[in-house]
Amino acid sequence: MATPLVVWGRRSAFNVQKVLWLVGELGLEHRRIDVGGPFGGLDDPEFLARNPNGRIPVIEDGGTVVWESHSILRYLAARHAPGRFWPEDPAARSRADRWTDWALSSLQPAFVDLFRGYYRTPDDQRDWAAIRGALERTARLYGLLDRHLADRPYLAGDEFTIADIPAGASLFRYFALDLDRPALPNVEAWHRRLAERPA
Ligand SMILES: N[C@@H](CCC(=O)N[C@@H](CS)C(=O)NCC(=O)O)C(=O)O
Repeated sequence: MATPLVVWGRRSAFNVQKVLWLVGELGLEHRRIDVGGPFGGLDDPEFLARNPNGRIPVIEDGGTVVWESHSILRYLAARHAPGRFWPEDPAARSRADRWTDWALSSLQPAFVDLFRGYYRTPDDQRDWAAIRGALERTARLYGLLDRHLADRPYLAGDEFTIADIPAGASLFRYFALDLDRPALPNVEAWHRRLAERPA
């Protein structure tokens, strides 16, 4: 009997949420083990043997261990639904890959600075110049997404792909920020489309 998928990582971690979203889209039976944050365990030799980088998420699927959230998205999509969420045609795949990579290299660093600087820092310790800088960078990047989504329903085109997960998973936190932000009508419409998906 095949061993079910195992996911290591606390549910509250942004990078783990990306993986759990795709696991839901794929309808995969899985077991999740709490690691990281208050649960600790990232320095345990057993955990480091699976991920020498000591970060969550990590998955093990039929004997294959994968770490790095976006590598996990690509692996799960390719393994469990070839061509469905990660297109096989190289041009179509590149349209999904560029937004998946952009989220990790551009959006996430700006967003994490904002999120940590504002939400995770007590009021009297906040560095407002740094927060405003991160807000401006983040808003500029969401503005770029808004223009891109003006004439397509999903980031890679007509269909939902793994590209929608990393940037899409950040929206709940971004829209909950009680800070002044420019309006993003196309991103908000995309957020509603994503939120309609059961996963
Ligand atoms: N680039 C990595 C980043 C992994 C990462 O930094 N994960 C965070 C959680 S979002 C972590 O392990 N934090 C330590 C902790 O939760 O204790 C990925 O995308 O998987």
